[in-house]
Amino acid sequence: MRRLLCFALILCLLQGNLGLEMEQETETHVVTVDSTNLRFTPSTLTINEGDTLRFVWGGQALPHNSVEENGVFDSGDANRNVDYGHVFDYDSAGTYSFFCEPHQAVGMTGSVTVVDAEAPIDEEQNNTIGTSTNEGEATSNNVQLGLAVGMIALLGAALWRARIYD
Ligand SMILES: [Cu+2]
Repeated sequence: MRRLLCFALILCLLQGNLGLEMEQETETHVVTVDSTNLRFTPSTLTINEGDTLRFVWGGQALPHNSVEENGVFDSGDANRNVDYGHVFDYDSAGTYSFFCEPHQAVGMTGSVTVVDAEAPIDEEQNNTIGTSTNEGEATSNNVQLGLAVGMIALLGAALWRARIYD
């Protein structure tokens, strides 16, 4: 039983260390133009801070662009071929409305909701404002994750051992 506890403890510590190096993955979300030629698809989406919103289309019957109503992003002049991306920073949580300039009047509009997300650890180190509090939170979350995994491993090992002596 002592050996089992020792094993669980090592696993727990190991998991905690791995957790510290784990970085949150960012994603790219693609918005294109649907078959009606006058709608964005998807037209509403929810993404995380750090993610990229990318407007991509090619060989369209009509030229399009995507402009955020407050100028947060702007793909430029309307074009039949567009590949434009905007990265939402870690202080950009909120909802943003965008539209296609030539077709706004016929409803070619969309909105993206950006959800608050924890910045990756190396990003936080570059950020001079509020670094210590963010890092503290991230560390405690990872240690908690490590403890939880350790507890599950301990329980699993105990069950496995109990089965052997049945
Ligand atoms: Cu358009």
